Amino acid sequence: MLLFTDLHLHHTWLERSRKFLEFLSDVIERNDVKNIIHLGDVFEEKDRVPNDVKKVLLDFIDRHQDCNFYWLKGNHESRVNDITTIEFLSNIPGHTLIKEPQVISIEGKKCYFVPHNSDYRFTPKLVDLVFLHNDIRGFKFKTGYVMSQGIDLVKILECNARYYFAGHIHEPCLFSDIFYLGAPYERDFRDRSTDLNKPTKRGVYILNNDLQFIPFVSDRYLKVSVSSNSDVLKSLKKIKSNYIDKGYHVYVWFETSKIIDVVSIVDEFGRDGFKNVICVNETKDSDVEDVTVSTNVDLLPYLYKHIPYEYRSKNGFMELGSEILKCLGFSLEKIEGGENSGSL
Ligand SMILES: [Mn+2]
Repeated sequence: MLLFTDLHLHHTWLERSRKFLEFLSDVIERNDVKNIIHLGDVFEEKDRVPNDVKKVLLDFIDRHQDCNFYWLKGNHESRVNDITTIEFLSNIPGHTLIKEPQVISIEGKKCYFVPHNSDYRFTPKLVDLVFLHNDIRGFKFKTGYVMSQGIDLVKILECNARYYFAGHIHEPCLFSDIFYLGAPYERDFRDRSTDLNKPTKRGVYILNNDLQFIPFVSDRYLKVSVSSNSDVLKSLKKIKSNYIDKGYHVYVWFETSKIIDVVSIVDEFGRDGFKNVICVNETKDSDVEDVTVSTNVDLLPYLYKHIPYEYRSKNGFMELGSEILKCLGFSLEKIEGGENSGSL
């Protein structure tokens, strides 16, 4: 069976999503995959999905009519008590929507599915696999941060399963026996990579007796704090050898409190493989920044820095961003639906 999660289809990065689904189709065909499990958040939008975005998913599904698909409800499908955006999938033969906790037998394995925010009412002791889309209280990240909300970690582990897989957290991470698979590609700077020495593991997993990871090499977002010209140069060298030379294309966001002419340094270094490089100067003298943007993706770091905290998550962020762009006189159609959208 094939496992992946957090597709988050949206027109802003639709070209990247399309490329991912082409890669996924290839993986499915080459490995003769029969069962495909998505662990939640198919669409970025929670209310309405434009037809061109829906079509990308339908084209992919069409190509795999011999497969069984299991769609676990994520928080992006949890408006009121019902799935809104992916309800249409239930009319397609071979597709199962999972809105309530339940055990389903797949390839001889008992799989316990726990959708977003469902009551954790029962604990099947004899299941092989557990799939979730939730916050997990007690889950500890590498940074040391511990989640304080969600389903209790100890309760989940009472299932005594062989593997526990989760969607929802976009950064792949493992704690105890619980594995957040992570999003298969990065949407924008919100999903940025943090390690200049090693790209985040992004892709899909095939589970037979063992778990096999199949990487998807795609555009990456990096945020780097720098305080001197040589910092910038050092970072560029690392990014080149660890990302660009390995086939990744990158968007880089330099953040600094110093006046550094990042543009000249990057120009001299060479821009091959760099999709865009921006610099946010956190100088005290002025709140006004001179920025050059050509897409809404470029603007995200600036918006992120200047908008109030409560808008920094969920849909508010994108909605507010769109409003600001409109005020600035950008044509949203041109920015979001243009030929180059998602691949700039
Ligand atoms: Mn989610």
